Amino acid sequence: MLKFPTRNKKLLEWVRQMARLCQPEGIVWIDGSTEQKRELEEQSLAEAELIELNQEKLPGCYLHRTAAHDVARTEHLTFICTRKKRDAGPTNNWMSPRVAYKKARGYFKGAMKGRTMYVIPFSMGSVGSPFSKTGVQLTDSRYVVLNMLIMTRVGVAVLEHLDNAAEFTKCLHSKADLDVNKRLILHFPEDNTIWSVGSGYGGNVLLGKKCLSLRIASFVAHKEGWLAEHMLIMGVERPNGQIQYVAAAFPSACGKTNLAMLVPPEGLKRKGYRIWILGDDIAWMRIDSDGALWAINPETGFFGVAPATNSHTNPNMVATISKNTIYTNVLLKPDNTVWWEGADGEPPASGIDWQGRAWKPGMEDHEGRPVLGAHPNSRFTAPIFQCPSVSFRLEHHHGVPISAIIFGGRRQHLAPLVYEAFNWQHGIFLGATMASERTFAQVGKLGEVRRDPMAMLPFCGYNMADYFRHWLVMGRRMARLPRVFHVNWFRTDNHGRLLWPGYRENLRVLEWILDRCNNTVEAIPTPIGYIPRACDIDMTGLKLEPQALEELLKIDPASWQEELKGIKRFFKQFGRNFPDELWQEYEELAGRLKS
Ligand code: GTP
Ligand code: SPV
Ligand code: MN
Repeated sequence: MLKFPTRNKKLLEWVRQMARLCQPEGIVWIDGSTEQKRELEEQSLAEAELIELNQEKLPGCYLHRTAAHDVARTEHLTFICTRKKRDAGPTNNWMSPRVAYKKARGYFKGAMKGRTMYVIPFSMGSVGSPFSKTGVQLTDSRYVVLNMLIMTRVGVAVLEHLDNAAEFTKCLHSKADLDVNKRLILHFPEDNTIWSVGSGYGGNVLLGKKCLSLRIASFVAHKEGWLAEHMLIMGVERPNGQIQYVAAAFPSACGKTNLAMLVPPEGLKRKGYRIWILGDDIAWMRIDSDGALWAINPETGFFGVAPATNSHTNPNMVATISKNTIYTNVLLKPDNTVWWEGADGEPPASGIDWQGRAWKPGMEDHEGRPVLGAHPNSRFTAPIFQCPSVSFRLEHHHGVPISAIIFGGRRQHLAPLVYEAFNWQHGIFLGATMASERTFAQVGKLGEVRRDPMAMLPFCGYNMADYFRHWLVMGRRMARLPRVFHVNWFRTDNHGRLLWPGYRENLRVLEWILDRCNNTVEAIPTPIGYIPRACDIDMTGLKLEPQALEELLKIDPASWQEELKGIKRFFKQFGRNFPDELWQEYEELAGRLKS
């Protein structure tokens, strides 16, 4: 490839400038070719950035270990850098662009000394489509390059597009010395720029993903009149061939990937459902000329949670990750295959854990806690086209029409298995009041319930009060509104045991949701929304504990009164800017709970 293979002067000048700042030993442009990928893999193996896995059992697969303190997104080091603080809103960390650039410049200065700077031209969505966005990421991490090659469309076609297109997101990343005290993940939506330094972990460094496709994209979507959301997209096909599409927002590590890859349970097989996946993490949604909401997945791969992935919970994923996959922070078995807690089969008798130490089942640390083989947030990166249930519509640049939007979270208590919003505005209230127990996907206190509206708390690139208003405005512009639902797979009994088996059994709930969309089933109005009659959830082939379904659908007004307090506190922080419509929904819910 040419040394500077672009006619885009702005791109050229920016690459030169950033190279002057980071002082790499050389610059390599990523062209998307198999040969170049092979070369990068060879170099990564030579420098122990990757470990080659058993190529007979796992062809094209590699293992990577991140630094022990660099295993999840660090939200407290993630900033939205708008000129006005108000534009970032009370839920985001904010830094002024001037201060942020200055501080980060200090960390980037000479950070790539002795390393190569890779230039990755990438497209989120089909190259050149009006619905897509183009980015260029500079990085000193080969692991990042190899992941971006799976997760996004990379290479010459993007460069050719850039020859004639002025606009692209400038993404700069250096792992620098992986020092958490010198780590920053900075977003400059007004400059279409992302700077990330000091990390080598997924969501912090694959800048096309959360940084561009959610934080920057949500900011742009607000201006341009569309939605960038933390949502899976899936199609449910009935035996008559009709496919209906749904999008669902659950917080990190709360079940998007698993739902999107669902395989129908035995008991419902006779009904002949087939499930098609379009995306497991990000949806960009626009109103099309038919007045409906259409969604695309801007990514081309999965960066999925490894623990608990097995042939029962997610057979489609097990098939997907059998080749051409990068595993991060899982256990290495003696035969050079991989394992994690909740993987198929027995734990291996021995192995090398995610930190590279010898491991045996049953080991405990000095506080008596089990030593895990794989990190709880260990992940795999795999091409979406390897998924057996991938939708044929994936390459359609304008996507699929959405019949239902589903919000959900991890709640041991309170939220029933499923309920439906009374209307669009109430649906936005359901999204805006989402809460979930914290998972390992971000650094923080595990299990603590936090408000995570629309699963976008860590990913909204602007003031969330404006974000909620944008959802309301979108509703007014649509002629065909999706119906809105809330689900909770995680409700427990008094002993803390899950009441719902989840995974493939969730199809029973999806079926009710689609029946509601098609107006073929009744529902019971309650203060919080419509819930199913127990008899309308098809339980063929699934035996729950007696009364479990009733328990799953139960609404406890006293707990909801408590919940109101948390909702009020959350809404109040937005001050006068908060949409009246959502306060009105709050008052109405309070009223219904009283009567
Ligand atoms: P991100 O990639 O972090 O955005 O997460 P995700 O929403 O795609 O999460 P994923 O589907 O990977 O789920 C992660 C965790 O949720 C794993 O621990 C799963 O075992 C668990 N999980 C997923 N679906 C279900 C379910 O239906 N029931 C139960 N009980 N657990 C589930
Ligand atoms: C999430 O945390 O929601 C993820 C993983 O999807 S990461 O890309 O690391 O953010
Ligand atoms: Mn996610």
